Amino acid sequence: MCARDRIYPHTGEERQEDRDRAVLVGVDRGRSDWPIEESLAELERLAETAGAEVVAMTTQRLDRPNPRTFIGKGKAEQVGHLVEQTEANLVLFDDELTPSQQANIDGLLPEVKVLDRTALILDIFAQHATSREGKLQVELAQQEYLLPRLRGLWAHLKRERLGGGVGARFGAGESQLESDRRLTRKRISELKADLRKVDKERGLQRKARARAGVYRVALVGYTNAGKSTLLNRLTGASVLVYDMLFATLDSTTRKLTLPEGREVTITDTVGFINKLPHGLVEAFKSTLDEVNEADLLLFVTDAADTQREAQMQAVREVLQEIGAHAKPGIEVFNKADRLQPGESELIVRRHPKAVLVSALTGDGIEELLSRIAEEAARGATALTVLVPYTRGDLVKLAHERAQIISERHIEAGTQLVLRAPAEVAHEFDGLEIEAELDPDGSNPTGE
Ligand SMILES: Nc1nc2c(ncn2[C@@H]2O[C@H](COP(=O)(O)OP(=O)(O)OP(=O)(O)O)[C@@H](O)[C@H]2O)c(=O)[nH]1
Ligand SMILES: [Mg+2]
Repeated sequence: MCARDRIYPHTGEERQEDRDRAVLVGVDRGRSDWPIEESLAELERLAETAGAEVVAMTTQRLDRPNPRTFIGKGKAEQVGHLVEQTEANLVLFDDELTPSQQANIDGLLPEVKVLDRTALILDIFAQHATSREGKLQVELAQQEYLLPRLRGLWAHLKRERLGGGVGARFGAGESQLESDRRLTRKRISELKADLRKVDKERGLQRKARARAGVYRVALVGYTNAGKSTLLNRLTGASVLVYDMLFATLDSTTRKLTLPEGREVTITDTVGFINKLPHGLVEAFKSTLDEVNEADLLLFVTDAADTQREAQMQAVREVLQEIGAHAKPGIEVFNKADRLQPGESELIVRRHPKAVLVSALTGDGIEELLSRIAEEAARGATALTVLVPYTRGDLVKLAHERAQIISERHIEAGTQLVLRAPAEVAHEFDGLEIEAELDPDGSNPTGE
């Protein structure tokens, strides 16, 4: 056994027969920004989220993974021994395996299920998808993942012999025959067509919001950073919060009232992760369009996580991939309540524009709200209008969609000085006045 292997000690607890027993395998490429130990710790959380029990882990130092078997052949034999020793039934690789690597490893480890990080993430997604759109997106990603792998040994035969558990949700409910490539392709195009329909409806909703001039904020960030907790804190919503990876798959949009009374919307989205499979980003495109069309991104990071900088980098990469990296954003460091003394100063020094909050205790939330208000007022035009009393609807609109700088009730109507985005300002065409009027309706400068 290699010095870097780790076998989990028996805790004396009764073994849970219904849970998969997993051995984790990682290739250490010597990345200093994302050490292998951290990557495997994350894989362990993924495995646990999927319902497996991690019984051992092992790594191999390689500059480049072996093109045929990912790890060296000798190492694969060691993994086989580790599997025997720990009575594992599942081997999880910390990276995505190519279809041929997958087939070769399957051949080397015939007695266990072999899954890669992507398959594991897809399995979690399949368990957590609730909406029709979420389910369609996950199935599309699964089918696209399966398509090039159908030829290999990895197909159902072995899986069926090995029974249910993690990974068994792949193509759930499908007959053997259907896993044939032609049918997979057909299924992929059906799923795409269904998704286009859903996307169209969602697109219409987004357009309606855009037309109404509603300022849109989206929460983005690493999985488990606290995006949903923050949404709940800000809006009183009750989105599901869990200490697990990928608790949220479906985006939720809620109304958020800023301190000045202006109403904006805020959307919670699916979290990102290191080594996020490209296909998944593609499949979640319509959900991620919420991010793309937002006016402002709240870039949420778990401040207390030792990997926070690397996680931020992973998020930036996904934003780049979906073309949303240049959007105005506010860096939000969450879980400030869990920071060690002195650590918050360190974060602020490194990220001077960041806001430190605790979605749990509410600390820093007021500052965050005023920063959102500040951003929302940016790019808006200032205007002074006199709204006749018959147009109460416009006064209401101003309160909801614009920043009110002053409001006075004079004889001729309500006089407002406001900053509003173009779509809202447009509603006040014909009501603009040059300068503020005195309460009696005369021009204060006397001209
Ligand atoms: N201590 C502390 N814990 C927090 C805070 N915010 C969130 N959490 C916890 O962090 C965990 C993840 O929170 P979520 O809000 O589900 O995180 P998320 O970013 O929505 O995660 P996904 O939807 O899974 O991507 C939960 O256990 C929360 O209770 C915070 O400010 N302080
Ligand atoms: Mg969430």
